[in-house]
Amino acid sequence: MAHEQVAEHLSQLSTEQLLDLLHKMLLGRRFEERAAEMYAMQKIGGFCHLYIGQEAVAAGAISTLRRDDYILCSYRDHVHALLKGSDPKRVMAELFGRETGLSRGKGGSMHLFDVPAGLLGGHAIVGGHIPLATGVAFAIKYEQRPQVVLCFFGEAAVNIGAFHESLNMAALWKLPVIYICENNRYGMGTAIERASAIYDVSQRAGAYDVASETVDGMDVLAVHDAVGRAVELARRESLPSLIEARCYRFMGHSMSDPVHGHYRTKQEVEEQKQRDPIRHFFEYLSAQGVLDQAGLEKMDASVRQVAEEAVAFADASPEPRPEALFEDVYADPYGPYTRSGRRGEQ
Ligand SMILES: Cc1ncc(C[n+]2csc(CCOP(=O)(O)OP(=O)(O)O)c2C)c(N)n1
Repeated sequence: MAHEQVAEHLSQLSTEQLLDLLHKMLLGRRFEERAAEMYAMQKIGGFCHLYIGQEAVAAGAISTLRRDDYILCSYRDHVHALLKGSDPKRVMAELFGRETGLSRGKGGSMHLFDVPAGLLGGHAIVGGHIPLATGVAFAIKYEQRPQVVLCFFGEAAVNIGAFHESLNMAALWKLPVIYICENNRYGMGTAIERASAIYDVSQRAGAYDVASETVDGMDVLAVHDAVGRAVELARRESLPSLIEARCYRFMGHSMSDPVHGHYRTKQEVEEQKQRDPIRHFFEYLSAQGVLDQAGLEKMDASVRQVAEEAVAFADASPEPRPEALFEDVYADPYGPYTRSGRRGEQ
């Protein structure tokens, strides 16, 4: 980003808001680093997809929302939850599979859910939540409520049918939803060029007459600006948008995958790390006299403390009770399907 552009942002956002954006990204980074350590120590089981490298997208986007707006996201959801206002302790406890977790320890890393914070999941099926977000936006419009919905997904999700059906319906019915494609270039080990006939995700909006924008997803202010415009469009005119945020994940697809594997080179990962969104934003703030090294270190110590306390809380929390297996399920646990799996053969 050019310095003139930063100066323009600086005049639009208060010092407090700028520092808050950095704080959000740093909190996400330190939380994920602790989660990685806990995974290595086998305190966290199952799948665990980290967000390290992509923090500018969630921080820039979610900071444009009000508390009662909604977000839905994929399984790479820890930082989205934190930034929408979920308690870090309860997020970590969910990763640990403990009763105090956001989903009572029964959802795990991929299924964070926090209705009071406006987080409607954490979804493990690629793109499965795109029509759900569209439905939430429909409900908002139908009930004439002033909220908006942000729906985050990876670039691999734009080739599923439901993405296209959702954009079509959102445009036709004028729904207040912003689809945010976090284009980190790879769906697991498959590069976008190998999976997609066109690489320019935002172009797809043209097919449905939906407003769109491509933005540097490593630049928190650029994301904040673009999503801010889309949120205004949704709130004032009840119109959808598609934002493509081009970003990069610094870790493997999930904790059980290697950092680069065979699909990208070590050199590519190292080059991309030079674009670290946190370091870059700090350097700009520092150049503008908003924050110095000592201030950064103080902020860093405070977010490390939050992550540390989240781990301590999770570790001290109880496992879910065995009976909890039968709570919050749709099927009757004592019904005809329970024992044999087939009706009438108990
Ligand atoms: C419908 C479906 N197909 C396949 C999978 C297996 N899968 C899990 S993550 C993933 C890649 C998704 O990549 P992308 O949407 O770009 O998101 P990213 O992981 O890069 O954040 C795949 C294929 C799945 N979860 N759901």
